[in-house]
Amino acid sequence: MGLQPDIDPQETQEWLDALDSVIVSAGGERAHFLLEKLIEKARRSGAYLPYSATTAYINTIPTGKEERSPGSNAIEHRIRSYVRWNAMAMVLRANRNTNVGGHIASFASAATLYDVGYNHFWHAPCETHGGDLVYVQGHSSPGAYAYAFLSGELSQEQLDNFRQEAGGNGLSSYPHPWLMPNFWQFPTVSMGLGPLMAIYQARFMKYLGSRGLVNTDGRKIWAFMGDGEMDEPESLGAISLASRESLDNLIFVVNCNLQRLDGPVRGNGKIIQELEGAFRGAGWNVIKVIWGSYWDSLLAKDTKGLLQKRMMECVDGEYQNFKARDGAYVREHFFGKYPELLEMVANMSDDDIWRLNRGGHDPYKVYAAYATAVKHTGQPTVILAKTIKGYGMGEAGEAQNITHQQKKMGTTSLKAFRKRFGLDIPDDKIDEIPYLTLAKDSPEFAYMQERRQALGGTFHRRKTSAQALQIPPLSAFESLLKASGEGRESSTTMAFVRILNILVKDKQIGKHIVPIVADESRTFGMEGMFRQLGIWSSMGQLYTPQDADQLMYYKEDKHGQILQEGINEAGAMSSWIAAATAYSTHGIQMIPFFIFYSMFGFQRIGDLAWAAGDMRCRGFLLGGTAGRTTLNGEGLQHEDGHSHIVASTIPNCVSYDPAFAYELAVIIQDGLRRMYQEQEDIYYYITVMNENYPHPEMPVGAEKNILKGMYLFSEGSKNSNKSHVQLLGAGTILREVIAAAAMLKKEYHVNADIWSVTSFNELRREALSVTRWNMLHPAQPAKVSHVEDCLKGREGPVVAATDYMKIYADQIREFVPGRYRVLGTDGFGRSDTREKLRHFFEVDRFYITVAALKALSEEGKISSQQVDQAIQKYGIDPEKPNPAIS
Ligand SMILES: Cc1ncc(C[n+]2csc(CCOP(=O)(O)OP(=O)(O)O)c2C)c(N)n1
Ligand SMILES: [Mg+2]
Repeated sequence: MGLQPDIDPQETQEWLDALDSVIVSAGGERAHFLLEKLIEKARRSGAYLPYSATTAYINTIPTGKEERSPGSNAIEHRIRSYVRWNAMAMVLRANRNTNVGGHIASFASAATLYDVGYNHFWHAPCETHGGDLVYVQGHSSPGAYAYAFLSGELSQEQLDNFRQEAGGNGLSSYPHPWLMPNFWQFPTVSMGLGPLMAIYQARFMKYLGSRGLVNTDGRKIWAFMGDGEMDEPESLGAISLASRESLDNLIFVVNCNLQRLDGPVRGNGKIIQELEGAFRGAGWNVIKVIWGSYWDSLLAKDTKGLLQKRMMECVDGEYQNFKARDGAYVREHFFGKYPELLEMVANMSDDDIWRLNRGGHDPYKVYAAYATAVKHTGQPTVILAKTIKGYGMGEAGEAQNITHQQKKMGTTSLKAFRKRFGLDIPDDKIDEIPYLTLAKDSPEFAYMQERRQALGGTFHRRKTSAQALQIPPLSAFESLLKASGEGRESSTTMAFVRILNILVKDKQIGKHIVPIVADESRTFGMEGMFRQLGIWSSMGQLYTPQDADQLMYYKEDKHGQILQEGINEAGAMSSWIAAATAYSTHGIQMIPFFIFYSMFGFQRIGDLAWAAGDMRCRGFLLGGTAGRTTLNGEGLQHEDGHSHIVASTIPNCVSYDPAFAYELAVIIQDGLRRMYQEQEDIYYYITVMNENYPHPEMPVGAEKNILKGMYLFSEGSKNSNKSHVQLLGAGTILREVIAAAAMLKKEYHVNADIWSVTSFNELRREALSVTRWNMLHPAQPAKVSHVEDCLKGREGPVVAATDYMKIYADQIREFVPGRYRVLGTDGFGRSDTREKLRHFFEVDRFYITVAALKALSEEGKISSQQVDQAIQKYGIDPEKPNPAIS
């Protein structure tokens, strides 16, 4: 509901005058106090005052309150102009010969926003400062390269290899730590992930600080994002966490160039106002940087508020259009709406009107916003900067709907660009689009160096390692390597909790462990850790917990170790990512264990898991109660038969589906060694289950092959006049395989060797790399994959069964000598008992037996009638619908 028209202007003026005199005599804060009192009084007296989340469409910081930049504006302008040109040149040059794409318009709109940061705000890590962390907007990457080139950190050859990385020495399209491990820290180009990860990065920094692990004083996290990017639910989804946690170490900069890829972001509205409302409502400090300094004098003259009114009533579609036209158009269509406004600009030329700049292009306004943001305490800050997409591209794309993908500019546009930014490029060279460099003895180069020295040095520099940790030997987990004993049944989830308990108590690495849960601790039997480790909370615990009288009460603590993220897998994953990269961003290796419902892992937050690979995360993900038939009762949305398949798509994610406690211990111990001792940039996905069963002792010497993905669990008798089969099983289905082997022996006199396959994914990777090596080294003695090595010389067909889709076990087919049959759980899950589900999905001991018999009959070892009889004997209906599609 809008405001009523003014029915008594004189009364209004009296109130305004009163307010003015308070501001003059007692200051803005007193005025604020009185206004809040008035509003409170009005509400108590029964007046309905709707909440207004937005303020006028002008800059938040009034002109008189702007902090002035100490820098040289003229020098910075020249540097920025060079950076602009080079950023554009690298895209144009890359596309002249090769058609590799690239973006000009995004950075063109954001150049000032970055430049002010490089020159005045962003600390590199050095002795006195831990370093700021900057999430560069993905499509602005050419700007970061251009800046690094100008300051001498990247070569011309590298710039010319923009987006041409296959031959080495190239520059990645977007920020990718995997591809440029010494340069980029944060992958941001999947829109929405940058803002989300930045929030949790800021929170994790507070966690490290309050646990006394890292000195985080004065460090800030800056996250740059597009206004279109704010459409993503991930961009806004965690903003209330940031204010709830008082993340005053976090600054968002939203580049509001009013456009996204196809066209306007909010053609019929105003993105800045919409975002202001959302962020203010969520409790953020909001700084709007809408108008540049050239507007100051006009706004000062706007005593009746008509200019402000016009600014407010214009929608973004118009604002965009104005900047695609010229001064005359703006005069007619913006100022022309009201005669008084036309009068206001009557003595300005069309060029003067055209020069009326936007806040995000004005270094003074941007500096003032940043200076205010870094000093703000108690809240995160968002800077909403209004800019022009394709700024400087002129007729080639400035503020045009096509500009996002424009990667060509003709001579006329290049000349206009040159003129606009005062660049010195001869006419006969302009079509070469040469890179501009600064002489080492130029004032600009000296300025850049001096600025960076004052801020701790080179900015784009990623640390690739930290001090290695001393990992406990496997013997530390001895209790898990022994047989659990008669009647002592337990699940692999319980085994995991025991391992975690051993780790948190370890003198060397205990404090580095970061257990992360998304409201599922009780599901996984981890509630014992609440009291023992404490749940981290910046506020401690302000209440007496309901279960305070219990041994394992719900304990929140300022020095807690557990991160309890609530029902929030994406947030928990972002915390995990922050912890898993602490070696790089904080110089300390943290060991995060995020345990989640496996269905709500890769399937739900797969893109973050991909970014985690790019970001070279080191840590453990645990898919709890995994498998399609092991988590009984929960049904279609919970029973996971494919997370391992998704895990296999991430090149540096190492995944295992262990069946026994000792397998889990071996895998985790080796994971710790590889990640935190050897500092390999890999992370682990391990599935654990809630099915209770006895755990055998580890077969002697099995460790190496457990890690390779497959080991001989037990060997059948070697009776040469009997049939043989090789049975492969994984996870809990291994136990069905073991039962099937017993049935085969007892009922059909078939001998089976049993193989526990801890990772079909790892087996395939190793086998493929062996095949590749053999192809490329044809004259050398062929290498043998682990699968082949295990199965060579073994008698009989091979049958594999898992609790995952058939393709999971099928992926090693090429390397299995002889006949290979695969059972798995394709199709939608459903609720029932494990027994019935395993029958339904045809992975139980009876189906495994039938599959083995059928394979033997195909090899002429037994008759097909015998297979038929087995089917009847086990009560299997041959006409049962196929579970894969039922
Ligand atoms: C998750 C995701 N969806 C789609 C894209 C493709 N995409 C790249 S840039 C872009 C438009 C970006 O607009 P905006 O955020 O306003 O950035 P600007 O370039 O205007 O600064 C889109 C849709 C992407 N990178 N990530
Ligand atoms: Mg945009």
